[in-house]
Formats: sequence, C-alpha cells, structure tokens
Amino acid sequence: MKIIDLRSDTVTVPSEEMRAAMARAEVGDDVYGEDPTVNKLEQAAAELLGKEAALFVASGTMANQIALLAHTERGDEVIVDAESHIYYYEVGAAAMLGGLQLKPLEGLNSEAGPGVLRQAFRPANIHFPITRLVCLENTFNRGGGTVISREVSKEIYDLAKERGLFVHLDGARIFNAAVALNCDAREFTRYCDSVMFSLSKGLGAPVGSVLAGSRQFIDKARRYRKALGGGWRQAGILAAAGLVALQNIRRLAEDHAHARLLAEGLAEIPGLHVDLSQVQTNIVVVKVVGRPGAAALAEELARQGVKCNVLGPDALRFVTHKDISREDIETALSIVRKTVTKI
Ligand code: TLP
Repeated sequence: MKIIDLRSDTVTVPSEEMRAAMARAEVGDDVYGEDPTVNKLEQAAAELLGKEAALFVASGTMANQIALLAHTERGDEVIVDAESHIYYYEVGAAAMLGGLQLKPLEGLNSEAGPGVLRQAFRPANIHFPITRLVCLENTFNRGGGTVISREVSKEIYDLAKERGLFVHLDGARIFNAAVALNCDAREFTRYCDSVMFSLSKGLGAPVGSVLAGSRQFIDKARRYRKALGGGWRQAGILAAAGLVALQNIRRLAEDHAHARLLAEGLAEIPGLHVDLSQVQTNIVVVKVVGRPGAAALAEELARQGVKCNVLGPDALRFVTHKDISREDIETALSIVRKTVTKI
C-alpha cells in the first residue's frame, strides 16, 4: 500500500539531482571557514534575505536557539506567541540553555499582533525582568500556515524598536509566505534583526536551516553554534543539498494549490470542519467535530494509508510538500471520506 504522508513537509526525500550535487560537492573544514560550498550557501541565503551575513546550522530549533542566545542575557524576557514553535515545540530550550523567561501572548502572530504586543509592554520596574526580544513566526505553523502580512510585520517591528527591543523572525517557512503574497522574502525580513529559514521543510533538503542577520550578530551566533556542538567540518555535502533546495522556492505555489484542493475537499466531509480563510499556504488544519476524536481518526487514517499529525484533541494537521502529487491529494480525500463515514 502506498503511504500518503501528510504529517509534515519535513518528510520529503532528496531528489536524484540533490544527491548528485551532494556527491560532487567541493568541501573543506567549516570550523576554519574553509568549506566553499557552505560559504556559497551562506552568501546566497544572506542575499535572498537581504541581510549582511548568514550561518548554516543543523536545524530550525538550533537556529532559533542560537538567535535567542545571541540577542539576550540570562534572566531576560522574550516575547513570543503562545502557539509559537519556540514556546511550544523547542523542549524548553530557551530556559534550559539561555536562562530566559518566555512571555507567551495569544494572538501575537496575527493581524491583532500589534495591539497584543502593545498591551504586553510594562514600564521599567525593579520587579520586572528586562524585556529584550520579540519573536514572530511567519508562516505561523500552529496557526495553520497563516501569513503575517508585511504591514503587520512592520507595525510590530516599529513598536519593538520604539522600546529598544530586537526582533527575531522564525521564518522556517518564510518562502511559503513570500510565494503566497507573490512578493520577495526581503519584504518580510526587512522588519527583523535576525531571521531563520529551513532548507529541510518545503524546500526539500535532508538537513539544515540558515540563520541570517548583521555581520556582528552572525559572528556572535557562530560562537554559540560552536558552543552547542554545531561546529561541523565538511558540511559542504549538506550545503550542496541546500543550494539545490533554494531552487525549490519557485515550486512552493504547487504545494499551496494542493493544500487548497485538499482543504476544499475536506471541508465538504460531514464531521470535519475547515476554516478555508486560514488555508493560506501548505498547511491545512481540520477540526474533527464530535466522535471519534482527532487521535482515533488519525490512527485509522494511517492504517488506511494517509498519515497526518494530531494538533490537539479535536484538530488534525495535513501538510503538502514536493513528494505529494495532485493525484495523491485526490486519493487521500477519498480515503478520508470513506474512513470518516465508517468509524
Ligand atoms: N516544525 C515541525 C515540528 O517541530 C512541529 C513540523 O513538522 O512542522 N520553526 C517552525 C515554525 C517549525 O515549524 C519548525 C519545525 C521549527 C522551527 C524547527 O525546525 P527543526 O525541526 O529543523 O528543528
């Protein structure tokens, strides 16, 4: 039975072209700054994001955590969305590694974000931690892959700057946001001090993320990467995959079209609810109304050959990616339809 894996855009496998590029990559020792392929990837990424410099790292989590460390001091407060990856899915690393206090706000990564942020500001007071950094996530994973508009990004950035705060953008899927709004990623990244994006999600690389910012910030980040054990050697083998992955930015629109097709089909199935206005990129969040509940439905779907993630007691997440075709979406829809009626 063919498995249609819609759990995440992290499940893609490298193409033949990517494997060939990895095999013939020119390499050197990256701790000495001598891997030409890593250097090429970092330069290309910095250029794409409109930043002075960039750093290739093992994962999105590592990129976010290095950014937190490089922007803050122990005991500082970092403002995040209550559903953000940094708060929800990073193993408490901000506290574990950085001694940071995260302040989770409902609705920060949304159109209401500027108002939410304004409400969170407090006057200086001996009792309060020093607020140092605001983190945004675009696209917003647990928000259903929604895009934070350029206007909202700017408003939040301006507010942060009025208070002397840094802004870090978790842009694991920033190119999905850019493709959705048919604009350049730099239209978002100009409103942050640092940004990370993943090569290993929609872009299809097996491993890797990139953190970008000012030269001074990246020099500091490089030291933290080393401290975390992330100083790698002939990483050009992986960077070569990353360079091929950058070519995949242009095909993300296909994933978005597949997500829309899936969402519209799922919305018609009795017992499922999809807010189509929230389906803006490659993620579809589905509410499971009443019995059997999201976990039981996901389990049965997996038995029938469709894999998805459980987001909560009544919510499932489906993510489209380069290894999913239009035909896969049609097959998945017919399996979901049958399974929901049966259980
Ligand atoms: N997201 C993964 C899981 O960790 C939930 C997924 O399947 O979506 N920022 C954002 C917005 C992310 O969605 C992710 C991964 C990360 C950071 C972390 O990247 P990795 O997995 O490379 O550490």
